[in-house]
Amino acid sequence: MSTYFLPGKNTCYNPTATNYDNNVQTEEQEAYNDLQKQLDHLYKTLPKDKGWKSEYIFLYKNFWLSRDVIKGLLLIQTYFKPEPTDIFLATFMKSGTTWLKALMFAISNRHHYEFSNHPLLSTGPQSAFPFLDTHIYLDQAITKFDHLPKPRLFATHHPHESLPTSMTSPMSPCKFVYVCRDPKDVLISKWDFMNKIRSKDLVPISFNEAYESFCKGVSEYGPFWDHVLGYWKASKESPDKILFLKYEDMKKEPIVEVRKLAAFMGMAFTTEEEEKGVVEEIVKLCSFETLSSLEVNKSGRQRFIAKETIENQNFFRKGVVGDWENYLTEEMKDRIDSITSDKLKGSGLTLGLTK
Ligand code: PAP
Repeated sequence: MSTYFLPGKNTCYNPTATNYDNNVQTEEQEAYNDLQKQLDHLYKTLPKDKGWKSEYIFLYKNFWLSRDVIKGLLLIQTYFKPEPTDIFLATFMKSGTTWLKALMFAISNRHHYEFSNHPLLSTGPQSAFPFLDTHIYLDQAITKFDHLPKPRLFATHHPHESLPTSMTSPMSPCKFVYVCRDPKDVLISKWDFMNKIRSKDLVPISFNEAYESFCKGVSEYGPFWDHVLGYWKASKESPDKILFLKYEDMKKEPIVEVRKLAAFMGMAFTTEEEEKGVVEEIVKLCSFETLSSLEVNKSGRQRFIAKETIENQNFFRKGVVGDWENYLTEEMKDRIDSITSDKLKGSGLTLGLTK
């Protein structure tokens, strides 16, 4: 059972809480079972390739997704009802989700908790708010998140173009925070992570194999470049709706980026908070050093998909910029850089540090 903190209260958000309407639950469960039948047919028709975590991934509407994630996407498209105040954290895998989860939770709940006794210190960032992609069908077809405090925060790895227009349309008032990272660091981080959580029945993915697939765009939620470009273009069209951040900028100037993030979320720091050092406190609370040394992140586990848990420590490896130098040859680096410049040509986006 996954639980999420309810700010200001000493209770957790529980998606299968007893006050959940049983009729709605049954109806959703039936729809969920029907969907499974449609999906069994769909999987037979979609192009498939080798998954990094599971045996296969499928090309669904231009992006490579696992079975469970396609199911989650269809459920989101059909049942998820965004609220005007919702804020979505969107990322390509391994680009800074865990860090941003902690920061967004700490920013939006800063009036509820003391930093010395903050729930992030005991639960870790994974429990801060739900991951839409898998949570929506965790345990059962949960489509209600009424228990979440407003603004509701959700994380997703889905590409911009896959999400329902009720979330992404410029007319929809909900917001997105997108974080991107140098694809060379994403590749290393993802290869390491996926092998750690890959089914033990499958042979681990070799680094060369992962490198080749990544360059071809074939990895969960890939192609990387199309993912980034979807959010980049949308952020250019609607800068008030999508905040586009870079992992490298955040590492270099976390205070500047966290101020930007809070202002975008509609929760800018007051002069008094600035003087009291609240921004610095949040940056310290959510730093790699603080989070990775917590007991919950050394020994705890997180449930993402029914029957599957991931050790929290797998979300913390090195947390640095440029670790790719320890893995990629000059030739490998040049190839990824050249794919990046080809793909991003004319978009105005450069990856890595902004300045
Ligand atoms: P996810 O997509 O599976 O949720 P995500 O959190 O996006 O993973 O990325 C994990 C990366 O962020 C790891 O990078 P690495 O493998 O290169 O080390 C992880 O170490 C890093 N990370 C986790 N927490 C933080 C943090 N607080 N500050 C900076 N980097 C972090």
